[in-house]
Amino acid sequence: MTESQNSRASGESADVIVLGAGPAGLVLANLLHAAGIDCVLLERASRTHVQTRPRAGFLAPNTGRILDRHGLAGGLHRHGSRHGTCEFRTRDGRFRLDYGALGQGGQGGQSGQSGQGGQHHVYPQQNLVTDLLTHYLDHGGRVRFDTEALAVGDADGAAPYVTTREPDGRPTRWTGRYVAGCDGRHGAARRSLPPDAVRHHHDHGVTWLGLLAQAPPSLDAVGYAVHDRGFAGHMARTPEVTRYYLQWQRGVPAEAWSEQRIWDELDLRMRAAEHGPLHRGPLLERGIFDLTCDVVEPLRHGSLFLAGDAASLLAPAAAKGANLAVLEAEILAGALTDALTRGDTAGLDGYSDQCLAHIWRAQEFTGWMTRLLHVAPDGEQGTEPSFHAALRRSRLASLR
Ligand code: FAS
Repeated sequence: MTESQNSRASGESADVIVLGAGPAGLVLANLLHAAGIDCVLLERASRTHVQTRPRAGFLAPNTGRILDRHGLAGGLHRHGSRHGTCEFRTRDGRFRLDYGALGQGGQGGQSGQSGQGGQHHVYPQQNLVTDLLTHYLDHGGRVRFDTEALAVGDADGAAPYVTTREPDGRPTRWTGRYVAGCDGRHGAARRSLPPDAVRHHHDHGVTWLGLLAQAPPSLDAVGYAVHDRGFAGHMARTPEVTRYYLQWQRGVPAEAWSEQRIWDELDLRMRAAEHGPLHRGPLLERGIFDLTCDVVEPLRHGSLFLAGDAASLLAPAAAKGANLAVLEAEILAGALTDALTRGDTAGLDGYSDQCLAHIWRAQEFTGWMTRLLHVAPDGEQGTEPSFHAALRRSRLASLR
């Protein structure tokens, strides 16, 4: 009898069922497993898929500190690089903001290897996910790939469970004491919320064409180009790969422009004529991102807890999503461990409020960055483009 037939027959169980092997689910599962908590990670996709899906690449100082604290930052330190500067390019010239220096001694003065103040780590999310997964499996953690969670049941009752579809398509049921929904915005955890759960939603009215280029970074800083034709962004990922963003007309497909036209537009908005040409190369990936965001409240429904994108989605303008996911996972791991090892549920009772405070702060910053960087979205009633443009220049001037 194979392992999966066993699990199906016996209706598997774990004290904590973690849905989703992204940054949130993997940090949570690693911390719970390290604390001796009986947990299992259920992931809809294959191992190869989660380890190769490019997303974030900009990890905040506090994320580095959290990973350091739990011995999960080896790959980050060996293969990541540091960033502490962003360069704004505007019609009034360019200027650099050394935010890394601004962050010196922040976050309660905690320092470890990553405690170099406010500097970011540049480390592709897929590499972080691979590190976290390898660490979890090397230490005997339980994970089921190609296992899709269908629904969370009895979250408000005595015996919460998760129904799943096994790799061979057969249904099974996992029972547990707690369920951690780390399965993103469209996952089973969100779908299983009671109707009275509040979902705050906001559309910034801005769309990005996201690009991954096989080309070395052209700046040794994060590049933000504020241009009347729309925003352009430059973010290093590795010494050979760079991520670019272009503010894009909503509804236009990602394939509508040739590579030549895209590079020419990037050069134009990044003012390459003034500041030097961008390193060009083949485009490895194109994606359309509508800058929308949402927040679920509360983040707890009985024995079901939400973390990461399942809890709130942030527009990528401020690169906060993966960082919040790691922070919420650490908070939830501590609370679940206290409850399961000492019967102390204070952390679980305060989890939602504690994380929502972080989430709304990140949403506020993301909103500010979106307004700072982008030409006013079409159809913003009552706001003259000239008025919006002048607001943007004033914000940039005060930043400068
Ligand atoms: P994830 O979406 O990463 O993981 C959820 C997992 O759940 C997935 O593996 C999925 O397969 C699985 N799953 C879904 N439904 C399931 C089901 N029913 N059953 C089982 N498993 C299921 N954030 C930053 O901080 N910095 C950045 O620079 C940055 N750049 C970004 C660039 C792009 C293009 C995008 C799209 C996002 C970016 N983000 C960035 C945000 C991003 O990184 C997310 O916030 C982050 O992946 C959230 O992590 P998780 O909550 O773990 O969700």
